Amino acid sequence: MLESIQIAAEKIKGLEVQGARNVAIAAIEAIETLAKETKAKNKKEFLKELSEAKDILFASRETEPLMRNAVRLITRKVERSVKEGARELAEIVSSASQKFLNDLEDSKEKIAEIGARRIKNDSVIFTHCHSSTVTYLLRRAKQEGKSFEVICTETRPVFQGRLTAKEMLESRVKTTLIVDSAARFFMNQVDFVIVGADAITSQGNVINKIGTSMIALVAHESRTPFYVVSELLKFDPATMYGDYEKIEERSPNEVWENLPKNLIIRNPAFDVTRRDFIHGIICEEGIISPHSIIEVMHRKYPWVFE
Ligand code: RUB
Repeated sequence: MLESIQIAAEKIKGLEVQGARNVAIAAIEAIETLAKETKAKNKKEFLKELSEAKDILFASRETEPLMRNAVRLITRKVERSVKEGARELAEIVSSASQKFLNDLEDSKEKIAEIGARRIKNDSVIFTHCHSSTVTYLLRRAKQEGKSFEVICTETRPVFQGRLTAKEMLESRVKTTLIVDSAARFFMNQVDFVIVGADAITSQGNVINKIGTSMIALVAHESRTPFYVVSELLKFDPATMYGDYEKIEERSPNEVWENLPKNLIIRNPAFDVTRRDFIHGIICEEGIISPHSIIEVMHRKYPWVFE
């Protein structure tokens, strides 16, 4: 019964599906399939299946609060329902999933609309890794007739920057790819930096692809504005209650396939960028200061604190 969940989790783990947004979408769709195919006879059995699915999905990648917030919201709707039949509860899962996906789409549109306004003609924009929210925003700016160019890092060890570069070229944006360690070399030639996010903590710090915090530091040094583009639901409520956001550590083989014996390789997937280095978070509510994240979350998504 958990086949759809296992398949989605494998794709997420193997980076076949990458980026926080796509990870959340894949998880929600897998939960929807599980609900459609369930053979559970009652609420208790159905909730057990959902709980197992949740554990598998959460373990697929640790640093993904958007996925966790989505799955928690959907399962909570089932838990709180007065209905007892598995069929009726499966329908609740379907409608809650559809609503979440639609809202996510609306957020992406709003973020792109707001962010595209920041792009002036002839500007040079620096980005790191592959964020579907960032590339969507840049494509939108291009469609609006803005002329700009993009510098993107290759993003070692698994080269997500190449995805960004290909998408930009498809949109006919002049694009330059650089090695990650050339970030400082190019920083004073760019107008601003724009990156995605995997998680936002209660203090307004942002977790994104490894290397992001170094780029933020370099941007700070050269007084280059550094923006984060993110749906608010990447906020991790657990950080408010004292937990640290976990930083996923991936296989050493991503860095060096046949590594010499006794060599230690560390391969953290993400790092933390302190809020003081972030000019603004471009989200569905507008461009906000990272300091205001808790207040904005309470106003817009109070259910995440439940
Ligand atoms: C991807 C990454 C992206 C964020 C945001 O890392 O760090 O910047 O996930 O992406 P990985 P999006 O390739 O390891 O998943 O805006 O698409 O949610």
